[in-house]
Amino acid sequence: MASSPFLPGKPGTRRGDLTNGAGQGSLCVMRSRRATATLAAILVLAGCGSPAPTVDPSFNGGSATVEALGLQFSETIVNLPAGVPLRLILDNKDAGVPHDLRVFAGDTEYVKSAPVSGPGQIEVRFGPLPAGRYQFQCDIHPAMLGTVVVGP
Ligand SMILES: [Cu+2]
Repeated sequence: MASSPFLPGKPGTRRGDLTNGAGQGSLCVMRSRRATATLAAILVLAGCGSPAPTVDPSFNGGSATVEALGLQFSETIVNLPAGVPLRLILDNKDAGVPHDLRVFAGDTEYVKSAPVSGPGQIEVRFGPLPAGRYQFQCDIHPAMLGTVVVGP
């Protein structure tokens, strides 16, 4: 699965459309919280070959957390600011159950996370987006669905 060597980068300031792992499984989710955007970017390129960041504490855009518990999202509406880099943190509290997180509007997909088994967290980054309503969903359990309200 992961064939590329992992090369740690300096703590990153890169912002953009980053996800943790592209299509990889829960191997992407490690315990280290020393996540950086640079590491996340490398993981996207390298295919998750090493301890994966889950949540980057230095992120300073608009951020919100959605908790998954009992095959439901605890938040079905999250509010984020328009015009800045955005992040959603999926906090999976369903032990042994994988969830993922996709942000979309209509046919437009903005970001999709790798699956993360609970207990565990993963973040997705997207935007900046104009004000409006977007959806978030767990593709593994499509009934897990919510709305991202991006406001001014
Ligand atoms: Cu799910």
